[in-house]
Amino acid sequence: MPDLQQLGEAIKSGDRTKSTTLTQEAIDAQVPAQEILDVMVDAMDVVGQRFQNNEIFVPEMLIAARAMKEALALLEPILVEAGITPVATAVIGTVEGDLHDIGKNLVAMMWKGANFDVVDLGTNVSPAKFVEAVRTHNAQLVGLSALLTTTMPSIQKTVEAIRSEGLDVTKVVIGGAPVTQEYADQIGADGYAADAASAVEVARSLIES
Ligand code: B1M
Repeated sequence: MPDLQQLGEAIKSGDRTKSTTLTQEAIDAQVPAQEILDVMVDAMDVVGQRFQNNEIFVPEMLIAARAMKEALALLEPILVEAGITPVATAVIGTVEGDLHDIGKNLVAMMWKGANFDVVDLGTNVSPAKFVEAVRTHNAQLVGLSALLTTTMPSIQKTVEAIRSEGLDVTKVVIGGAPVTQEYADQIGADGYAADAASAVEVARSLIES
């Protein structure tokens, strides 16, 4: 039986060799992907708390994130169930000024799994880039992620840019640790999701509405 506690420890200490080996062992032992993912997310929460308490600093946070990203990449094929015809096209990105991408990547994976055609613009994406991508890909859905309270205004700017271009049929879903339903209502986003799983439900209901 693979040791998931060790996996959490490997992520916390930024040991990517161990984090990927243990993840692969868990996958091979048919541990449910959600169970593996929960361990990873909990580990990153601990990393965040340590950072907040000044027990670790940005370099340690960065290597922990790298250990998680590489392990997460192994889970992607399992989280993504390939569909035949995409339900809709979605553009996703982390908003301008923000470099956090693990949560955004998870939402992208879950949307792919829900059979959306996903165009991932990466991090630090300007409102103009979002608008351009929506036009180019004729996207019905846009996902905006922000992890910093200081980058939340970039979400609002992006929503305003999309609306001012008259792209009203495109539904906007927002999320990220500091983001709330109240904030989504305040800035006129169509939907808010607290986590990657509910981002699928929210996206589906918006597309079907
Ligand atoms: Co940063 N960081 N970070 N960081 N970092 C946080 C966010 C922080 C809370 C840490 C802390 O102080 N406790 C804090 C923000 C404080 C605040 O603004 N309130 C913080 C800070 C301050 C910073 C810097 C400013 C540090 C500095 O330089 N002094 C700096 C900013 C850089 C920048 O962006 N301009 C910085 C840098 C970094 C690293 C680069 C080192 C690294 C990111 C690496 C990477 O992403 N590639 C990093 C990390 C790893 C974190 C923590 C530890 C972990 C984030 C994470 O990946 N969580 C984080 C503390 C924490 O969150 N516990 C922290 C796991 C991930 C699965 O969760 O991203 O929340 P999350 O995604 C969830 C939901 O939020 C939601 O679903 C996901 C999964 O269910 N969700 C969506 C996310 N996007 C969504 C979109 C949706 C729907 C749901 O629809 C489209």
